[in-house]
Amino acid sequence: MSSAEPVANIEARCPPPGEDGVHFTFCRLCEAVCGLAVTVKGGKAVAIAPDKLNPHSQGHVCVKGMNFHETANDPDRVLTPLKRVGAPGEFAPVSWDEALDDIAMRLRAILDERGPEAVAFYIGNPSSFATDLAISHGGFMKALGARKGYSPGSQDSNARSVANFALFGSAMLNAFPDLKDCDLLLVLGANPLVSNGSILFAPRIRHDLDAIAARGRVIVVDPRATETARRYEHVPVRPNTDIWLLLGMLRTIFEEGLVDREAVAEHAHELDRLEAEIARVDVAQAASLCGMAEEALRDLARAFATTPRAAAYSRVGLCRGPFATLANCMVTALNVVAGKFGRHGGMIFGYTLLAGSDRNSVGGYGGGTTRIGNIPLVHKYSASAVMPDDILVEGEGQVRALFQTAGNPVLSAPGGERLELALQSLDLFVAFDFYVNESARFADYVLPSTTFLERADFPYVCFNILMRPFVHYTEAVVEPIGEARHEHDVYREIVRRAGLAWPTRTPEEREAEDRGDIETPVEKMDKALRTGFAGDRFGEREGWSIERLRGYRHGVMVDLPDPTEGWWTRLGYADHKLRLFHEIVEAEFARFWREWSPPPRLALIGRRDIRSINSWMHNVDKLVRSQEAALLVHPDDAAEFGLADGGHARIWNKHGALEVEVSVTEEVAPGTLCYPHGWGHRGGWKRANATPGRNINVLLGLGVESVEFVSGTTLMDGIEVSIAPIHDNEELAARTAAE
Ligand SMILES: Nc1nc2c(c(=O)[nH]1)N[C@H]1C(S)=C(S)[C@@H](COP(=O)(O)OP(=O)(O)OC[C@H]3O[C@@H](n4cnc5c(=O)[nH]c(N)nc54)[C@H](O)[C@@H]3O)O[C@H]1N2
Ligand SMILES: Nc1nc2c(c(=O)[nH]1)N[C@H]1C(S)=C(S)[C@@H](COP(=O)(O)OP(=O)(O)OC[C@H]3O[C@@H](n4cnc5c(=O)[nH]c(N)nc54)[C@H](O)[C@@H]3O)O[C@H]1N2
Ligand code: SF4
Ligand SMILES: [Mo]
Repeated sequence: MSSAEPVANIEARCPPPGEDGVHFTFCRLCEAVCGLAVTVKGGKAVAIAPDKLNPHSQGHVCVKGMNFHETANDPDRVLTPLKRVGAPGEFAPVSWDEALDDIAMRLRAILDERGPEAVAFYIGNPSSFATDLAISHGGFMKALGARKGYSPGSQDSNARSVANFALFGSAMLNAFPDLKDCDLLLVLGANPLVSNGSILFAPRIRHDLDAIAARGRVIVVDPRATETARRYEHVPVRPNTDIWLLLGMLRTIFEEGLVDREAVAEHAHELDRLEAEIARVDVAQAASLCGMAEEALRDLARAFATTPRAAAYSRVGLCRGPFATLANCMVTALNVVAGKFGRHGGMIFGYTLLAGSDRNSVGGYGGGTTRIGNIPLVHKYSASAVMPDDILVEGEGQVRALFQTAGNPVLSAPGGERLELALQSLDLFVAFDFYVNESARFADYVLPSTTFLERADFPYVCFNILMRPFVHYTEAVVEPIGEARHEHDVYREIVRRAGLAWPTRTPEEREAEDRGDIETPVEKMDKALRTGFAGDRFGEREGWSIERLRGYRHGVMVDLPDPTEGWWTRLGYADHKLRLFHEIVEAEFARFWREWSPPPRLALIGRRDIRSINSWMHNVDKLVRSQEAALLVHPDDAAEFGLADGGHARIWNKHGALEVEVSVTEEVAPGTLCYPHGWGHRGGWKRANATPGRNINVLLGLGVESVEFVSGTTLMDGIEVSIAPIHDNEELAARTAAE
């Protein structure tokens, strides 16, 4: 069919936004992008069910997606612009005009007086799932001339990005495991049965992993017996020791002649230098440092190397330790050396549906450093650990205005009280959110954004990493609720009222802008989709356009080139060869031999829950009422420190202290403590405020001392803490006194 013909099955289009009936769309909370069937009545989303006809998720959903209408319809949601009128959290509703005029005027004054260096932004995780927001945010910053940005990257993926930069020549280029053909999957520091996969778009991931386990093996390396580890094989390690596991595996592979020399010679440089470095590793010692028997480690290496379709995949748990970048480099090195890279069932690069983006942007690392601490930028973002001082410390480039979109650094980044102090000291702080979250409560204005049910979109963030290529275009399910507006429109309004120009690339675009003929970012993407691998080339061939996708309300599977063919042409390096011993690897090895030290007596790690998404959705009673934000402690540690199951404890380190509930369990090994992030609410969400969890990030440090310098990664897994019991009567007395 060519797209010039009328769209098939036209009545299958979704009803217009807000019309009664069932609307098929997709969830934009996590990377699974599951199909949803949303029932709309009287202009409101009243129920959400799985979309069984979505060809990608095939009826998979989780409890968060099924309850998202509770968030969209939440009475605590911000539905008009709010202006701060008193202490943090004290707001009064104002009109959009009043808010936008005042913001534009104050912004203009800061720009005139201090220049664009004084303007910074923080852009949070949900922005990746809102195409119009993700794309227009760049335009907004460009219009302001603002270059300084913060994001959760340094709490999440910076180490992976820097490893990508070193080995692939492009920080943006991520490889992922080809689950559908894999026979042995080594998972390090990821919990896909709860997270639903990260840098890995596979909504039915449990089915994929079960199928691999049925054919072969799924081996999970994790300090906690996670939901994923319990279902498959678990290799428990002490936090931040998996670097030794990786080095021990590599040494075994070199020693026992298991290197795929042909593949390496064809696709990589510097094998000899890597081999020489790995020769320093003693396998017995490596095994003992990560808590394994030597033979078990060697067997793991042999099994990995000799299974033709195997992949080593890692995620957040490998991205937050003192040698996170080296660990990520070694995961890729392991895949390459054992001949698993670019092969079916191994680690692969995906193709994207958008024209132009098959050639990866080279670089994405460095090209500047933070004002405080000179930490290299990653994807042009600064490390969160210097954000408070970037605001508080006077001097050239001091941040005076902050635009925060879809983020909550007070609960998700390091900083605690100093960050709160910094946010309060700003001359202008504007938050785009649909809640007054713990960070937005310090803002001068909170501007109400739309939720994903109120947006047209497609799953743009996953496009270059889809294992099973899929595309879905969705209309908005309901109209914007209250006075909520798309960030995209608000950014443009601020730019216009501040007397600045929205950036354009061509004279035609400029003319269209001047005429007020404005395409939304999603509409703009139609061109890239139509000229991309699966596009219709404007009617020249059978393929996809947004218009045609409108007729396929459950989304469609699409054909893209075989990802294993010519994968090397996607590398950032001009000679299309990987670097196994890039200068970053060399320098990080030198630092590793010099500075590595075993984990502390009590090492704290985090966890996620299927009912939570980072610091939000905690206002939905159904999701939080049975969730326990308790500190997991092994029975031996509980006995040693006098802690009781269900009792309370104080945990502290040099950065902060907090009181938490204790759960005694063998899920963690002796010496490992585990607590989830994103709690400790005191924003404008009443149900969330009533939950007992605490903000674990007060235990994280600030400044250069508290990051992995090369990537700016906040040191947040395996951090040192002390613990002591609080006897419940003491705690009660303290609470009563406080009240
Ligand atoms: N339900 C739910 N899903 C989510 C989210 C959520 O909040 N809730 N958040 C989304 C986001 S933003 C992201 S980035 C992804 C993250 O996706 P994942 O990385 O799959 O999820 P995590 O639960 O963070 O898994 C990290 C694992 O690393 C382990 N770990 C900690 N320290 C170490 C270590 O030193 N070595 C090893 N080997 N493991 C270690 C932890 O015990 C944990 O099991 O999840 C996404 N999906
Ligand atoms: N200790 C510890 N800290 C962590 C982590 C950890 O594992 N342990 N995980 C880290 C990770 S991986 C991440 S990604 C970060 C997340 O950290 P952040 O991105 O800073 O924060 P979120 O908790 O995702 O908060 C998102 C906010 O965006 C709002 N929001 C949701 N959708 C939209 C939208 O469409 N538009 C607008 N304008 N607002 C919206 C929500 O209401 C919420 O207030 O946390 C990090 N922090
Ligand atoms: S797994 Fe849950 S949160 Fe993630 S996309 Fe699917 S329904 Fe949404
Ligand atoms: Mo994340």
